Amino acid sequence: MASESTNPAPSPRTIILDCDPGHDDAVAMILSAGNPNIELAGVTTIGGNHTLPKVTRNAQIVATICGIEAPIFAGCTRPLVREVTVAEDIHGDTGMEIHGYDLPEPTVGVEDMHAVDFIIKTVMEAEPKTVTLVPTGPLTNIAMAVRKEPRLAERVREVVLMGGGYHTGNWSAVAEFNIKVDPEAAHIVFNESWPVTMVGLDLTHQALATPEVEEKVKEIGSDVADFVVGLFDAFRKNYKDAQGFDNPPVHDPCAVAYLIDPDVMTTVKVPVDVELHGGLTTGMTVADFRAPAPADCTTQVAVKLDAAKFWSLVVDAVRAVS
Ligand SMILES: [Ca+2]
Repeated sequence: MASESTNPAPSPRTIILDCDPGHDDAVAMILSAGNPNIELAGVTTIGGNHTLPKVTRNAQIVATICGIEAPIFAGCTRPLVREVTVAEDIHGDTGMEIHGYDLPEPTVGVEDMHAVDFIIKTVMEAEPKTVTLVPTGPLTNIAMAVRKEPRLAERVREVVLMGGGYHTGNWSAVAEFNIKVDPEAAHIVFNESWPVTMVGLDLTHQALATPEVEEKVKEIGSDVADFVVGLFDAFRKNYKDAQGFDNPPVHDPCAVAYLIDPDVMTTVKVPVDVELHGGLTTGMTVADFRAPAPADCTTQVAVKLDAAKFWSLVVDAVRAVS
């Protein structure tokens, strides 16, 4: 009989991180690369926080600073239907503007394959239900992938996304940026048959980079730690100026943290759909909390974060990639 100490470690979760770095996307990349429970199959980029060329370059810079070896693939340049929207007030004119840390020229390249094709290839070549998609930007690449290869809906283990919110918005009164930028893509993703976990603003506004958190990162005393402190400092100023936060919410790594340890947050199974036609509410993720959820409900929303546990995962990952 195996005792607890001889049980093998759980095999890591294979993920594709589909992101738009982005200060908090950068932290999500670090958490994915620096935790032994995650196998980062690839980083795919999507226009969002800034244009595709800028966020792709930022992904290359993060990989260069942190020694991340996962391949990088550039994805869609614009939403399915709507015009490009970027978030310069939060992410600056490079999409990952920081002060007090000199970003290097990237030495990590971009693969010669479209992100959508990489997602399809990776999922279809892997054992069924072993690859998890983790989108932390607009959902254009993910929607395109499942439209091009509908079998993805059955083959993907689950989709754990940062986006949306059932209570508040940040790009309108009720819509969160990633969903508001490409609501049609979000509509596709939320209405597919794969399981979707929405790690939305209700959860990520509990992931605040307090001065205490920043101090813990600083104490690591490495180049990566200095970079992360620079990210937090820039985010602190921008979130204060743009949205009145005293401590900035670091959204994207929350989705990764859920896959490392589901106990880092509580979730509730509820139907979620995306508003496409609202006069005031386009891009709203409408969550129906009228219990009970139907038996065929494929969506759940993240509700409550164990912030201490979350930040300890992030700090450990910064140390691991340093
Ligand atoms: Ca993002």
